[in-house]
Amino acid sequence: FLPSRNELGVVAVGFSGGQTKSGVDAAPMALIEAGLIQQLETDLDFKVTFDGQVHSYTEIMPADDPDYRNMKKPKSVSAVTRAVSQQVYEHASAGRFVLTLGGDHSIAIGTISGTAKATRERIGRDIAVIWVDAHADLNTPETSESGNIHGMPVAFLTGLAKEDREDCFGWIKDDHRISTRKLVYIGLRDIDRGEKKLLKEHGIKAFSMHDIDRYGIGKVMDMALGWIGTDTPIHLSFDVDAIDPMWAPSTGTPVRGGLTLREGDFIAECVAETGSLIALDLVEVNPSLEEAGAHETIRAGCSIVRCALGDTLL
Ligand code: HAR
Ligand code: MN
Ligand code: MN
Ligand code: MN
Repeated sequence: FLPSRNELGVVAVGFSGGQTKSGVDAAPMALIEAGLIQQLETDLDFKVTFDGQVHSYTEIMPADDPDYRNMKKPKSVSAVTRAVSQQVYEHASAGRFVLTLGGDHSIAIGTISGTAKATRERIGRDIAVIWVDAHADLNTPETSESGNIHGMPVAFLTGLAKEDREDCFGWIKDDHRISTRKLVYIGLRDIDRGEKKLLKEHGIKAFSMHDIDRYGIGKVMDMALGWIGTDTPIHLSFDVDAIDPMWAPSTGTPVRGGLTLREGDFIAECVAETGSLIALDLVEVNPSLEEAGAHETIRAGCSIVRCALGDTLL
């Protein structure tokens, strides 16, 4: 089921509308300028398919976009994620690994729906998702305290949140969705009350920072990958705020007590070792926040991507 060994599709999503701080839209360019795509070509031998642009999707974002069901900018986020879904779907359908550079985490509505649909069509299989994040991003519009859609992507992807209006995520159909049984969280440490309830009710597999402290990251990865099982296509969605702000300070909602730099890379290395990775998102790098630390945050992001795509220490 795997994409052809060294074919990589890259999607650069300069989008910040899933939350309220500007600057996260500049991350794809910062990552590319740091040499990321070039490294993937020269050091890891990928044949890269990239349209060469950071998409801003301004032409499909409606000027008038009032709150709806407590969601901020629902029509813009819906239109952008729908476009991203199509971009990712096209790469995945052509048998490429898909690397998406965000952008805020709302864009995962697009990336994961795109790989889920393409994988069902190509090989008739459901994908698994590993969500590495300080946050669960599992709020429904009704449980969210902020109304920011970057806190809701998993609810829309699993069908815990649904909406009929085509222009407010009604375009998400069954073949775009994932099962809560095929979802694993790693790195959680800032979960809202409503999200805790949903995690429990649906028996969602989650490894918090407490679990990482207790068992160590090696055992946690064994358990996380054991839950998914071998031979299942994996989409890794990596929010840079999973890494402790000591190493990744330039992000919109930093939370102390996070993963070390090595633990972040180790997670990516373990997923690479399975040989089952089909897609990777790197999101929430915001170079305009904590500017003194932007360079470090970008470096951390580049390292995670290289590790997930098969770079090894030896
Ligand atoms: N849970 C909070 C909310 O729903 C904060 C979410 C912060 N999200 C991210 N993505 N940075 O993980 O608004
Ligand atoms: Mn997130
Ligand atoms: Mn987060
Ligand atoms: Mn909170």
